[in-house]
Amino acid sequence: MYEVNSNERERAVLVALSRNNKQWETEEHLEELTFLADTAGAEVVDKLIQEKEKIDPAYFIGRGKAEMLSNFVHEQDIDVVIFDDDLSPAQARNLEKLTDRKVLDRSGLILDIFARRAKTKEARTQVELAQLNYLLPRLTRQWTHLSRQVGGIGTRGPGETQLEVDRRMIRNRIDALSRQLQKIKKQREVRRQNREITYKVALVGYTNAGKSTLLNALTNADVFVENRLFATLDATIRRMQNSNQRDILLIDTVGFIRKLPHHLVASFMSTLEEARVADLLLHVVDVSHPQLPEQLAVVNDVLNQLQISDKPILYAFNKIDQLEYKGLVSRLKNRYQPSVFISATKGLFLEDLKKEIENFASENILEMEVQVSLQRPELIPQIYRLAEVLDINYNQSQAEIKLRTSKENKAKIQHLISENNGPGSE
Ligand SMILES: Nc1nc2c(ncn2[C@@H]2O[C@H](COP(=O)(O)OP(=O)(O)OP(=O)(O)O)[C@@H](O)[C@H]2O)c(=O)[nH]1
Ligand SMILES: [Mg+2]
Repeated sequence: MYEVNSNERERAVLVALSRNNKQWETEEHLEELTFLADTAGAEVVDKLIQEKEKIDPAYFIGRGKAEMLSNFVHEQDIDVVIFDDDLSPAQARNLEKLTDRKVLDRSGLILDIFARRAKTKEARTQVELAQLNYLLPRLTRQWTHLSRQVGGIGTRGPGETQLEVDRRMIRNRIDALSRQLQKIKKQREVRRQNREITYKVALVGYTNAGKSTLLNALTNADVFVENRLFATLDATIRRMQNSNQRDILLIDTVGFIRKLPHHLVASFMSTLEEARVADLLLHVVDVSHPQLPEQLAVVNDVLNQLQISDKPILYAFNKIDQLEYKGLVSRLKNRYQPSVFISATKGLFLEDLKKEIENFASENILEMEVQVSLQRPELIPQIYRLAEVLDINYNQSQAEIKLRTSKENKAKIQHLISENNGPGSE
């Protein structure tokens, strides 16, 4: 048996299949996998690409290639083999047996990073839930045995303590965690209600695009920023410093990535709930990234999955200070509207971005007057919650309220009044 010294970086080899002769694409995907492995604390020693149309059901790559891989990991003293695609439980088991090394796939790696990064109770609960869901079908494999002896990437985090219990206990734990998340979600909803009259902007985008940096720049906040993937796991909310009267809140969210494990998408739903209730999505894009088109497509795809792609979207093309091919700006400008081109670190064009956000916010705002019968006094605090009350006058039978609110809340207020007072009371 081999041992891994936890102070040293684990030595990793990355493996990918290249299909349809798209070797360049596979290489770019491996670049990203290298970044992920590095974030998880591994040193990538080598990458292996196999051209093959069909996935081998037993070994993912062909048996011959798997044997080559096995020789390689022994010669090079590799600790962990990481596949760019998701492996079936059987493939992972076979590969572990053959290579006598820890074998991880993309989801396992991302889960490991999430487990390391999760700080708040909500994020930890979400990660544990995702880990257990990932683990459940893989329980038959000798994972328990390996993880106890090996440790390191892919074996860290809350899931670890559960490895020795049987499936039923894991299912119970999954139920308990889901209930906990429901509770946290309710608490969030209560907190959110107090923010109803503010204008909410959710920063969404591919991981490492610069969302947290931008949030910091626009709000003088101090959110953790790093040139690593998934620096942010929690939805941080800050008030934007702005010239007009209205409160504008910016919400930082977890970054998206190609092939985000679906368990993670599901369990991070409650964090992303903040994006779901936002009035505007600020889609932050790293304009200098070679895989810009794919990243844009991935984000739009996840927004679709979250069923929030119908919200107004403002594109913030970030990192223009790093852009080599300037012609790209006009091409993107034509295709993606409305959009602004900025640099969060250099502070370029941030005022333009703020103005654009303020425009969105003021378009969405309107003033109105309503009458509330004094026989329904409980409506008045509800209106205060949904609107900014500019003036209120009481006469004998009713309160006349002048207020400022969002389009969405206007409908809610009208509904409240007609529901409770009967038609014609507005
Ligand atoms: N050159 C340049 N680098 C930037 C710019 N904005 C952000 N960065 C860098 O990009 C890296 C990622 O920034 P973050 O703000 O952590 O990105 P994020 O989108 O929040 O990433 P996740 O939380 O992982 O999803 C950091 O190293 C930033 O310093 C920019 O305008 N120009
Ligand atoms: Mg971030």
